[in-house]
Parts: sequence; C-alpha cells; structure tokens
Amino acid sequence: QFSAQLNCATELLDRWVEQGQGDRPCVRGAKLQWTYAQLQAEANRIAHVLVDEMGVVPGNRVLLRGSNTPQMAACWFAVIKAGAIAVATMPLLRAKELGQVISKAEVSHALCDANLAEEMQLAQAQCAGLKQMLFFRSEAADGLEARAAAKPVQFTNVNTASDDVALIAFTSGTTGAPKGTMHFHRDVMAICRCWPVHCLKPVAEDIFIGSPPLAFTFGLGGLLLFPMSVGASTVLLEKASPDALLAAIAQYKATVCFTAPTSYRAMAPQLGKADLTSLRKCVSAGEALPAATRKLWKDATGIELIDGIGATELLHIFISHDEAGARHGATGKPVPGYRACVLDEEGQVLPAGQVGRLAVKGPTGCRYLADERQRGYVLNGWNLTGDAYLQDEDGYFVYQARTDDMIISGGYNIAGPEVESALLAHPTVAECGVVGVPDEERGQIVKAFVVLREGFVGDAELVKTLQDFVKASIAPYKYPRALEFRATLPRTETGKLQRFRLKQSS
Ligand code: 3SK
Repeated sequence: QFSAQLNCATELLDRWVEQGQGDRPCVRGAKLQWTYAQLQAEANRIAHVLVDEMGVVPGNRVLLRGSNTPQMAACWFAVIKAGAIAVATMPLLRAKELGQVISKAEVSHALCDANLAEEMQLAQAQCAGLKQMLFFRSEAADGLEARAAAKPVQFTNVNTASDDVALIAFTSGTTGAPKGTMHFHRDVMAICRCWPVHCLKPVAEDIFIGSPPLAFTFGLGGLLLFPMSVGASTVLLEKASPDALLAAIAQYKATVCFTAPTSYRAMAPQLGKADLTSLRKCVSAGEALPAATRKLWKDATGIELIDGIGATELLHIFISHDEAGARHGATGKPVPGYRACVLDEEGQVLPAGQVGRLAVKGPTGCRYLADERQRGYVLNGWNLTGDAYLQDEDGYFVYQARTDDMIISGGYNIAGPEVESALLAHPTVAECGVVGVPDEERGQIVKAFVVLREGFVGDAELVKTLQDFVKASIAPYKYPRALEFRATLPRTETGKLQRFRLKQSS
C-alpha cells in the first residue's frame, strides 16, 4: 500500500540526503563518481532546466537517449522530479525507430547524450511534436551541463499521485511493432519492495554492476532503482561486453552482478583473467537460463545464479528464487506479491506437469499505451505472457519456450530452448539457437545453429557427435536433424536470441 501522493525520486534519492546519508557513494562511471547528495544536486539542477528553460510541465513525455552513465541517471531522476514521464530509449535505436517511439508516446522534449546525437537529430527532423531537445555530456556552451551549472541545487519535486505515470518503457519483443508500457510511481516502488527484498536481499554496502541498458527495465531496476532502494552504490558501464564486465567487476570490487545467461557463459572460461572474489550475488535474466550455464558459473565461481523471468509489461522480475531456492532447470516460484499459473488455449488453469501459456498477476500489471493488443494480452488483471511454461509438483515454474518458438515435429511438441540446453552442455559449444524449419515429411524439423568455442572445427563428424550427445541427454526425438555452424548468432540489444532471424535465414 502506498500513500495517495508519491514521487519515486523522493523515496529513492532525496530520502537518503534527508536522513543525513548524502555522503554515501551512489553512482560511478568511467570518469566520475557521485554521492547521493551529488546525484541529487545534479538531478535538481537538470529539473530546473527542464521546467524553467524547456517549459516541461507534469505529464509531458521526455525522451532520454544515452548509454549507462551517471549523467543518464541524473536525467532520469530530473524528469521524475519534474513530474514528467521518462521515456528511456535503447542507445542503438536508429532514427526510424526513435521516430516510432516519439510519435507513439507523444514525446515533446528530449535529453540526449551528445555522443548519440546523430540519429536523434534525424528523428527530430521528422517529428514535429518533439519541440525541445538538449544534449548532455556535451562541451557546447548551450549543452545541458552548462545550463544546469547556473541553476540552484534545491528543487521541490512535483507532488505526483502514486498512480501518475512515471515512465513509459517500450518493448519490441523479438518481432512486431514496439509497444509502450506505462508504469506508475507506485510501480517503481513496488518492484523495489518485491523481488529484491525476497530474492536478492541486497545490503547498503553492496556495489552493483552489470550490462543491461538503463532503457531496459531489467537494467533500470537492477542497476539504478534496487541499489538506491537500500542506499547501496552502482557502477554504470557504457560498454559491458563480457570481457569489459569481467575487468570492471575486478576494478570496482563489485558485489552484485546483473547480466544475461550468454554473458555468464562467455565470462566463465575467462575467470583466470580477473579477480572476482568481491562478487557475492549474480543475477541472470533477460533470457531463459540454460541448466548448463547455471552449472558452468557455479563450478567456476562457487556462486549460485539467481535466475528470474520478468517483462517490460510488468516492469521487472515476477518469478525467481533466492540462492537457497535454486532448482536446476527451473526459473523459480512467483515472487511474493505476484501470482502465476499456466493456462490452456481456452484460458483454463492446467494441472502440474502440463505445458501452457504463463499468466501473471501482480502489483505492476500491464497497461499498454494506446494499443489494441491490450485486449489480447491482459484479461481480468492477468497478464498473458508469450512464454510456454509448466509448473512442477513442487510449485516451481519450468520454462519451455516462447509460445511462438514451440516446434511441432512429427506430432511431437519440442521446446527449442530444451534442445539448446542439451547442446550447451557439450564442451565444444559456446552458443546455440534452435528453431523449427519446414519439412515435407514431419511438418517441421528441429534445426540447431551452433557457435563453437575457440579452437574447434565444425565438420560432419562434429555434427554427428552433437546429434548423438543430444539424443543421449534428452528424449531422442528432440535431437536436431539439421545442424549448422555459425560464427555468431543474431541477438537483440538486450541480448535476447532472435530465433525468427535464424528461421528466416535457414
Ligand atoms: O526477463 C526479462 O526479459 C525482463 C524484462 C524486463 C524486466 C526485467 C526482466 C528480467
């Protein structure tokens, strides 16, 4: 329960300064480091620029474009303080995609990292509704920092209602037109009080680090909101390839890491290169965690990955576990505050052990922005996800596939990710993706795309070895009848495998 008036910037940022804890380290980037008081001062000055110079009023939608930096964090809080709505966008978006976001969300103002100006300027030229834009991390005399420097460090936050919209997060999924999902100030606080409290259990001394962009709500929560909800600090990395992340964990002595399964998989063999003894918690989400990757990371570091599934629609993770509750091959149980069940095609709850569509209900439920798909995806407060799951006898939810990634071959239902997990347990396999491809005889056959670890050669003999390996570890009818070696696999900016592109290319 939240009070009727609530501004999440007051709760997450100003509170610490008011409690005399403003000197605690809060956020650091490659070149600078701010305490809570310094981040507050930066955000307050920028809020003045937004209101006094750019004419932002409560409810305006302000686009934010930047990589993970302290300045991007200050802009996010400034927008929230001003009672406006933050529309954070992925750094790699092109002008056309930015244009879609600007028109869908009716964006009127933008703050953009000067290093990412080009596509934004192209987008602005096409979008009459975008009236004002300023650049941060800019040397220019009329850049955001130069203007902010002249402003007072005090700002009175707009007294927003707890169910005023604080942010609009866009989800593109792996296909389809992007959907905007709206989240209230109380949703921001709800995610801080659900999953972190029950599964992550962070402490004020923690140093968070990771790879997901702040524009992806996985990153916003994991790398900004959750650390700040307990007075901890966070390291924001502009580039977080597995090698860079590994080096940064050692450099900053990070204790909590958020990244995707592929990144843990890529880091595991490199562990000799960096001192990871500071790490105490590692979170895997954004994609299903293969059991082989959980084992690889545990063997390499001794740390049990905390797995979770979340959705932009629900803002953050809703099924997960703490370290003690980890179960090989399962995502976990509903996070306290959320309910989950598995439905058949008629919307009836399925018994344990049967595969169906995952439905979730919780405090942060989905509100699409002006999108008729709301009717198809949200029923009686239940969010129908696009994930096929089963619930086992002990109540654990076990991921099968995206509903549109189930392969039907010769009358069998085969979950591509299960075949991927089996392949990933083979020592030659670095990454893989499994899809169904058309086949005259069987309707579809299972096809695997495999990236090999360095030093291995993909030839006919290895194809046969891998096929036999899968047959020996899961039901033999699931083995990949076709297998192709690739140098890389197509992924979204958040690291999700784009299986539809594998299908298109086969
Ligand atoms: O699992 C995900 O993809 C996700 C999406 C949004 C927020 C958090 C997570 C883990």
